[in-house]
Amino acid sequence: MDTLPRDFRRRTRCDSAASRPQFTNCPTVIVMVGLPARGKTYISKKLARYLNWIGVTTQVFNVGQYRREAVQTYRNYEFFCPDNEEAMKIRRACASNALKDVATYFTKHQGQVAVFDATNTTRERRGIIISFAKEKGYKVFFIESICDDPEIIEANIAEVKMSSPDYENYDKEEALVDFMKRIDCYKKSYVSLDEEKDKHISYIKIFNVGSRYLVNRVQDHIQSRIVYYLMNIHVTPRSIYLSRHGESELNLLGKIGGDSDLSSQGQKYATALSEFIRGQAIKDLKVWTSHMKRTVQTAEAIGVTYEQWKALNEIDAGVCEEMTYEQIQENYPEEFAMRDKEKYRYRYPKGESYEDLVHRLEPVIMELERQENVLVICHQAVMRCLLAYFLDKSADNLPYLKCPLHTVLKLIPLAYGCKVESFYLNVKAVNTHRDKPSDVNITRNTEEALRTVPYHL
Ligand SMILES: *[C@@H]1O[C@H](CO)[C@@H](O)[C@H](O)[C@H]1NC(C)=O
Ligand SMILES: CC(=O)N[C@H]1CO[C@H](CO)[C@@H](O)[C@@H]1O
Repeated sequence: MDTLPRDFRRRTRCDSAASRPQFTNCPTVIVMVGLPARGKTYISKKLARYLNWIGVTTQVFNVGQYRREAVQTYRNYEFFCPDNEEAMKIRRACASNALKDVATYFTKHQGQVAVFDATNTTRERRGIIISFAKEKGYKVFFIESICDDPEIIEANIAEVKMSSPDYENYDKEEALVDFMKRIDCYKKSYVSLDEEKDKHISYIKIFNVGSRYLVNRVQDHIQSRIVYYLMNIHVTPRSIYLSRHGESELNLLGKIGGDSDLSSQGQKYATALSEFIRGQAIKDLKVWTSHMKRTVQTAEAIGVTYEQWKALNEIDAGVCEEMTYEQIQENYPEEFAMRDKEKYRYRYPKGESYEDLVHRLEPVIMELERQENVLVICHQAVMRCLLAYFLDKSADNLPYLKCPLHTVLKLIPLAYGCKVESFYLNVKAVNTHRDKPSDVNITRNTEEALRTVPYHL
């Protein structure tokens, strides 16, 4: 960077006050559009979770929250009427504060994408955001959720709106009536994105939670990924079951990686898993495994057809494959310390990092989004990556998520997140979880390096 001419450096800055050209990697503001109870917050949160998981730093800015902070006590829907001048002032101020925070997020916190979760139902309001972004050199992508199916709207209101802090002191019936009136207020000024008048802007319109889409002027890679993601998700209730393979021969020896058979305890787990799955009486269950023997042998016991994914194979430990932690410390003490220091990014020599693994698993996540009930039989590192996606865990926490052997996690997607139930199937297995040691210095001694190695055998 230092060798570049000054002028060039200035021009590549996205927030430069001068000419503001648009560069490929300028930050993006995603703007939600639509009436209340159209799933805008659902889409915002879910999209942010996905983008963060693939390594694109993203944050949601919910204008409703700014409003609740500005006006502590909510009285009723009249606040949202377009002719309520007083309230309108407050709402404008909230939206503009949120935009300021977006700018701070991009300049001070390495943000790459901001999801602006507001109603922005008029062309004028969208115009304000577009000029704000233009001035700063940000890209803008609109996501409009259009829904005219009363059943979907009512389900949404019942699921998320009735528990809103706005309705703390309301009974259910009153709250519903008030919320419907609030929607009517917005309807008075709502103007949908227009195919003709808005043809120059970038957007996706989602009709009735994904029964149809309209995509206009996608500008870059990140926007096309967003579109692709939005076109793959669905809201049908379902469960995702995550399990590791049964205990393997190499697990018993405390060795990582490899491709060994199940131990006898591992076989018992396979049988127990089969009983557990039968007990769950799951409709149209799909079973996925990796290409490794231990997951395939686990699935065989269930006695249903299963599909093998190479992408689900365990992290490749490269030169450390089939070694115990003691052997890694003995042969590669510096590598061992560097891995402890930054486990997510650390790549085994001739092997992979957790970060590599997340990229390898992206098609699996996309397919999981498309499917309904699925049991994924995988491996410790793989399960951590999948779990981090569903539970919105950061890259720092991901490599330390607890995924013990012989334990099934049942994930049930909810409106804003995911419920997890954990089932230990009562078949003993070795512990393979190693916590981050407090000393990650390359010069640490063997005792320090091995302090958190789980007790085996
Ligand atoms: C690592 O240990 C060495 C020797 O004890 C010490 O000089 C150095 O400052 C330590 N490094 C860090 C990052 O703590
Ligand atoms: C929630 C919100 O910000 N709504 C705004 C949408 O745009 C119109 C027009 O500028 C405003 O009046 C609303 O307050």
